[in-house]
Amino acid sequence: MSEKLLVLGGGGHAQVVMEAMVSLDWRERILGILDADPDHVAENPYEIPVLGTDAELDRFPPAFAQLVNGLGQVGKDHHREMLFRELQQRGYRFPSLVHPDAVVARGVRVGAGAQIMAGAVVQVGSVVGDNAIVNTGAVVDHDGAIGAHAHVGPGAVLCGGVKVDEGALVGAGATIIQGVHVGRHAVVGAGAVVVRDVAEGARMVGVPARELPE
Ligand code: JB2
Repeated sequence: MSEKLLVLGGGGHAQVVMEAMVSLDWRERILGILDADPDHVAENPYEIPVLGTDAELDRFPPAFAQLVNGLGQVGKDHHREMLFRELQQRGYRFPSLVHPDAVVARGVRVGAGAQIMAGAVVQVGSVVGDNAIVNTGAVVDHDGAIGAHAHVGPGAVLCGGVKVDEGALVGAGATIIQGVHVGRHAVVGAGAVVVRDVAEGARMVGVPARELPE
């Protein structure tokens, strides 16, 4: 890849994203950061400049720059997903980002803009959907299916054959036993141990995990 790159967002997730990009030797290709609130973006150790808001995209058409989504995803906030969809529709491409210290088995399919962070393991037979995050140190064991825009938080462990549907969030350190299905936009709380399926939009917390009322 030779195209230039822009990072969307300059907060906590973007810092982790930029670390992965620099580890991949992409530093020379990074033009800068776009953020909704450019004056409050913290400095980064890579000296990547803040260029302004997303309005600056007018200066960088899709033929010139690819985008890397630096927005994270917390609970039921789907801004990361909306931004990805909107800018993909405008013609921008999002490269997948696999940190060189992640272990990704042969044949794993990694979607557009999907991010697999340092220390993560994605085992054989798995699929990671477009714009999904497998965050630092998370494990997706064999035959996992991580849907588009889903987020597997740091240190979460998904045993074999777990399916996480589109836009769902698995919190840090959660454990999901083999074969469980997590529905679309569901939230699994940090540290939960999930032993049965999670319905679409449900919130599951605790050990063993129980569904919170609406
Ligand atoms: O539409 C936008 C936009 N909306 C918010 N476009 C652009 N370019 N930037 C946008 N932002 C910016 O994203 C905000 O102004 C802010 O600077 C940044 C979000 O940073 P924050 O640190 O609040 O959240 P995060 O999404 O980077 O990180 C969260 O999720 C991660 C997965 C945190 O909870 C982290 O701890 C977590 N690891």
